[in-house]
Amino acid sequence: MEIKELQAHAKHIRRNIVKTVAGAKSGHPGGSLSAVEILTTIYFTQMDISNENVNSLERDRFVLSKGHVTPALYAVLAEKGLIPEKELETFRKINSDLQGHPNMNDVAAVDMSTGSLGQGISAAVGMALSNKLHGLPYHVYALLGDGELQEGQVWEAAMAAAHYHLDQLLAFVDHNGLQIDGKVVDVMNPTPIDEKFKAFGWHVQVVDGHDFEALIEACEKAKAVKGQPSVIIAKTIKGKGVSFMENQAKWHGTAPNEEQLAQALAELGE
Ligand SMILES: Cc1ncc(C[n+]2csc(CCOP(=O)(O)OP(=O)(O)O)c2C)c(N)n1
Repeated sequence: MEIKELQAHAKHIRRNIVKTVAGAKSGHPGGSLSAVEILTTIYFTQMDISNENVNSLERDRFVLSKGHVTPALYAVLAEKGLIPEKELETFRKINSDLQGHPNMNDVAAVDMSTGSLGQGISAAVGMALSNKLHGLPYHVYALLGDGELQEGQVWEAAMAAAHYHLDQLLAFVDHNGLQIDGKVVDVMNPTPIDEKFKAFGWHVQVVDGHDFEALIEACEKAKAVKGQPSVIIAKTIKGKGVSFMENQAKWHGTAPNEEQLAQALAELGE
């Protein structure tokens, strides 16, 4: 797919993110907007998933380990045609399948129920190990937050992934530098993230997480690595694309009001 097409998808996905969160009057726009290019790269250039194979065990998997950024995940699934776009309007409403954290029992294209930070990457390790044991060629993608790296469980999973040589596992860290209430390095400093993953036996790349070409190239390199799990540390901007949300921790979990939504959509080209 052309980079221009990916960028157009990304813009549309960003508009759906702010609309979805505004419609629910709750949700997580900041870490959703930072992850748009990462998720678009995974779903539009890497992952083999479609309505034809969505219920099959024989396909690639994705685990949203930073499970609070469902506005981004659902917008990408809608963009890919895996859920109806109209359903985004039901986000976080009673009886909706699209709850604030993803539920694999409600949405066929959701591969793991997540939300408790640290647990998703462990599930992804299990999926990759299962593929290896069964001789299946499918990849498992996972997205973590940099604040999520403060969870001890992440490092148990990292150790296990290297121990079992899970080269079908490709993790991304959305390195936007902020978490729920401030700078990640002030709350509990996880840096140097690259050196830590290297020490745990992973193949590590650091890229601009808003640059499609860099992300795609890094995915291709990661998939060529044998005997090691891979991580792509994607440097991003929390709230990317909406000027007043960029680099502001308060937009971690705040919904825009009508006026703010209108400004955000204008900036995003609607
Ligand atoms: C185990 C656990 N503790 C606390 C939370 C509450 N929580 C939700 S998001 C968040 C901050 C996560 O920061 P980061 O991983 O950097 O996410 P991003 O900035 O990419 O949104 C926290 C503490 C949680 N979901 N799970």
